[in-house]
Amino acid sequence: MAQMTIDPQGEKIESFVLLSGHKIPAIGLGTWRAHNARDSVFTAILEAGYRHVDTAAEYGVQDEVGHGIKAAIHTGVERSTLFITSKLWCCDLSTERVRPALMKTLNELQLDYLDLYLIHWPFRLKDGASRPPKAGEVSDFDWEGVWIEMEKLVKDKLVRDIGVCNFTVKKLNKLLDIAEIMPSVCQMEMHPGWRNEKMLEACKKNNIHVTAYSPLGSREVDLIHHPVVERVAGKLNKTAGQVLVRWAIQRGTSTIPKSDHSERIKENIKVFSWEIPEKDFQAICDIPDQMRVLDGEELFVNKSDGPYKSVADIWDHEI
Ligand code: NDP
Ligand code: 1BO
Repeated sequence: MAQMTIDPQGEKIESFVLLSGHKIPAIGLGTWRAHNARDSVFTAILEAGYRHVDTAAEYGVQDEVGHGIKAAIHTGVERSTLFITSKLWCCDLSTERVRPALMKTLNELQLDYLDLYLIHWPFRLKDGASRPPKAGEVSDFDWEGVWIEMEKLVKDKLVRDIGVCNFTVKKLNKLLDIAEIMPSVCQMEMHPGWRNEKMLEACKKNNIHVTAYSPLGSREVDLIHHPVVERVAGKLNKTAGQVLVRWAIQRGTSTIPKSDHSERIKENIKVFSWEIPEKDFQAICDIPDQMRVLDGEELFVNKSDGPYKSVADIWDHEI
């Protein structure tokens, strides 16, 4: 469960403790498809009180994120109070490319360590792969070799924690069989329209923390106007965005809503001094229509040549 602390400005802030003993703030700023990441990151840290930022090499915004972090640090925010996550892209899923990819990310972010480094997707792509991939552009990778390289980054204090994204129970078990350093975090799509319960349970069983991505349904699904979410928001006198973020935290997950707008960035973190009552929480848990927004089809499925010929193949036929 989340732990409450008070920040130096006297604001309440919730965080979760990872297997490593490090703390991950319950809310981070997402940066995928961010239009002005520098300003968003600066506003989030300075004006809204975020201490956690989620980015990735693949998002193409790490330079801007780095400038936003640097500007915040310049005003007196301590680096040690921030939790910065980035991700290893699929083209770098080979033993010799893990460390150079991390060093490029650190350079872009102007940091000397990351708090969390995640394998972005468990599939290797050739440099310049098309979307959808052509024959031979997507493949499996050397799991043990890549994970050992991730572990070395922890041992060399270049990253504090390592983890994965977009895993299935089958893939998680495969990783746990070879890991010397456990994945601290599993990041996955999770919102009332895709609760991802099997993976949540598998992670809980192994004490692996879950970060919920696309908590508002991303750009593609309108959870903000879902009647159940709207009803609960109206009853609690909160916004639909706040209810969705609070719901994620009450499920025991950290979450990383993205916004380009300072008012929404501020709105999305005002969720620490109230709770969704059990009955309403359950009503949101009971929303029936379940569907992934980001199913990986465009990135990894090659219907004729495979090796992943369908979305079900990507997710190991787990529902
Ligand atoms: P979100 O669920 O965070 O939704 C973002 C969308 O919601 C944007 O269109 C944003 O618009 C809008 N929005 C934000 N706040 C509000 C609000 N209060 N009211 C109404 N609308 C709002 O989607 P993402 O897919 O971006 O997921 C969040 C983050 O998770 C990503 O940015 C990324 O960091 C991470 N992620 C990780 C993945 C992985 O593979 N590991 C995959 C996908 C996401 P606007 O910007 O105009 O405010
Ligand atoms: C293409 C990257 C998906 C969002 O993390």
